Amino acid sequence: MQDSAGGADSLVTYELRGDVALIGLNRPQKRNAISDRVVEAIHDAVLRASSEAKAAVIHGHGPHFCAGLDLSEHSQKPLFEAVKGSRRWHAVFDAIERGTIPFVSALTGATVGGGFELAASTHIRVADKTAFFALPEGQRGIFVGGGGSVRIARLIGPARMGDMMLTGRVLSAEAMEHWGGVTYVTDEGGALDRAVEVATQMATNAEFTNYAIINALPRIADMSSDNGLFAESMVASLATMTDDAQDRLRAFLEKRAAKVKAPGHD
Ligand code: 1HE
Repeated sequence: MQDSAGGADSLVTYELRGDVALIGLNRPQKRNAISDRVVEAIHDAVLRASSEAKAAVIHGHGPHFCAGLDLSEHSQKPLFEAVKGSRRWHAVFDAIERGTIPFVSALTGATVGGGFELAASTHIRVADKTAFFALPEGQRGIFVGGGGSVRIARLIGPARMGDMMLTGRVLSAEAMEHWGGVTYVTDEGGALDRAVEVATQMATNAEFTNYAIINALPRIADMSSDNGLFAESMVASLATMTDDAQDRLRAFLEKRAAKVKAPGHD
């Protein structure tokens, strides 16, 4: 499907590998900058993955994950079109963050502006050592519009995000790990394999638990402690009532399920 989610000549590639969908930003000549058509292609791929996969990975073709908003397209937009464009990013990234399956992003090279916002909408971020992070909106005279003021601020803290936006500083993968923006750092070239490994592991979880993790945790984080603890009890009780939970609990009690092992003892 040209210019949509699909084969190698599309703006976004799509591949189903077992239970894991691989979604690849595929505009390497423009460093995978996100145009309106790329946003729609990401949306198509996210919907497809949510209907047929149990977990998904978003990665970039070429050396860079994503150079952010397509600035040449953006510079032509009247004010109201820019507002609608930003709201569309929000809707599409929401389908990732608060959808039905968990997403991992595999980050390499530039993970910049809207590229970092896309990564922040995924549930787990894996970077290789080539990855670098920046929010150059200050230099460009614009502002984050892909959900970053909410998601990136919650991920690394508003003070650090403000620092990145005010100074334009560029962080390495290791520095971003230190800030909590990524939770895995691999050697050069290792991000995609590691991300697929993580996604494959998540795909073996109970689907309802994955759904509860991605949907309940961020909402509970927005609640007061009292409301959060109450909501937790409700979600926990619902999860236990699923057939999947009953089967898995029985398997453990009958010594048919894997135990938790200390690191290095597998
Ligand atoms: C682009 C874009 C883009 C590259 N929009 N065309 N994002 C930025 O401010 C980042 C801008 N990009 C860069 O700083 C660099 O391109 C990179 C560090 C990502 C890569 O550098 P390099 O040397 O590998 O590539 P290049 O030669 O700079 O770019 C290759 C081509 O991609 C070139 O086009 P060409 O026609 O001259 O070949 C670039 O113009 C093009 N290109 N990045 C459009 N972003 C929802 S709000 C989100 C707000 C933001 O995302 S702000 C941050 C925007």
